[in-house]
Amino acid sequence: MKEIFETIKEVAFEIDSAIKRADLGYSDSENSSGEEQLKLDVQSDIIIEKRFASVKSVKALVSEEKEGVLELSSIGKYTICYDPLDGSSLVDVNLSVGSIFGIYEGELNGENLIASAYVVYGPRIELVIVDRASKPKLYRVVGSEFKYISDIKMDEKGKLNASGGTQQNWCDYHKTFIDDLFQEGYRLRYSGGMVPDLHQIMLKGGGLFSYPATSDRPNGKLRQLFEVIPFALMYEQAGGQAVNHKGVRLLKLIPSHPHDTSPCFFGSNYEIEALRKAYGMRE
Ligand code: P6P
Repeated sequence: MKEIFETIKEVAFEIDSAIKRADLGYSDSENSSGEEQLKLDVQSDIIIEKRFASVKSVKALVSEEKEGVLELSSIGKYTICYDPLDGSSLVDVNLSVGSIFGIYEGELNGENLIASAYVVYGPRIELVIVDRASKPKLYRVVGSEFKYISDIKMDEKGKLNASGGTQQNWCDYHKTFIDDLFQEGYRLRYSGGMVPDLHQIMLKGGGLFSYPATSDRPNGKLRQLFEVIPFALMYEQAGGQAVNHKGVRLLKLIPSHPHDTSPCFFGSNYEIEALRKAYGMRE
């Protein structure tokens, strides 16, 4: 596992420098979710594929930018599901973006996620790593190296509310739930990049990030294997919760296709309990 995390550090430096010299144009292709691919998306994906190709413990790769599973080594143990540059369209307005990695052993489902990591490309490059036995660990590039900064722990109740999805397509009880949090004094913190948005809530003590089922996206927008499940481990290990619109832990999801999505709610305990009440979920 150590070799995988060291490889992610190398990837972080390489993608960061690609971002800084980026050609912000679109490639003439689409990803598996039918989204236009920025040249930077494709470039980031190639960087990650090349780096992991030489890591013996990696059996296969699943990328947001590719259709199926890319087999790397028959003797490998882990499958890495990743989003090479989530929120990449935010680069051309100079906002933070990120890479997300889920490390699975066996079938690709929530229970088989054994560790996850994400990189934030912002004013500083930061990396967060978690496994099932630890709190998320925050590292920051100081000089030319990643330095350990702290473990991450969320408070029981936060102050931030990152409410995703097109509001006109929210159902009534979701709109009431979100409005009630703002009435309680929560502050809106939503950039449209899930990595910095979820990172901010974890580091600032807690709150709620939601990307619900909407009339235009009844299964939500965020992908299970390389976005939702990896962050679910982060939030649970930081002392928070991560559930779908039925109150099911996101770490229990079993996608039927590598690009399946799920409505998702990540937050401190208070906010997730408020969600359960608002959505009439069983206790
Ligand atoms: P919306 C970026 O495209 C992304 O996949 C996530 O990073 C982000 O949370 C979400 O989409 C934003 O979607 O519909 O709110 O613009």
